[in-house]
Amino acid sequence: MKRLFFALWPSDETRKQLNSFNQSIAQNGLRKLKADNLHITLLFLGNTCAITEILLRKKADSIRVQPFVLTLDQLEFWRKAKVLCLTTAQYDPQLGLLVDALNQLAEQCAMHIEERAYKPHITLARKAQKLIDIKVLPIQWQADSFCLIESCSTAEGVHYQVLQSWSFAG
Ligand code: 2AM
Repeated sequence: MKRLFFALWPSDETRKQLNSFNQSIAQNGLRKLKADNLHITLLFLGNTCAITEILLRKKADSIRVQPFVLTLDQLEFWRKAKVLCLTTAQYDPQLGLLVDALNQLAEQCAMHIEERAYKPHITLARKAQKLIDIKVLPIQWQADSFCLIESCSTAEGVHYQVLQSWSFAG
């Protein structure tokens, strides 16, 4: 079994911008994500067997959406999860189409998926206590592909491994 999820994976430049913003925030006890782990989850799949993974990958080949830009311009504190995340006020309909297509694909593979309303976000830090009052300079994320990611637990903590990437250009 692999612990899998579909995600948008940032370019090196976008990752640098996200990390530099993340390093500018401070709060007691905050556990910031490593720069290499920053991403936007599209669909969390959880424990997945090898056969289902092959099926998911094959079906993902037929997803067609146009490239889009995400403007990350809000810092939010999610009280229940105790996380600080970067979010966006509005997002391109292409992102909604992509998430819908991935949900359908998981359904076709008989996977049980949590039915939470989708809200694109980048978790920046865990163990947060409150919102930080800081001006957010919008970060533009050019999305040209989506990825299947494996969440790997290591002695140094969680590490996200890109297993496959699908370009929107087809
Ligand atoms: P997040 O996107 O809010 O940070 C890998 O665990 C990724 O999948 C993380 O980005 C995580 O949360 C997201 N995720 C969504 N639902 C999850 C769940 N039920 N369990 C674990 N991670 C989940």
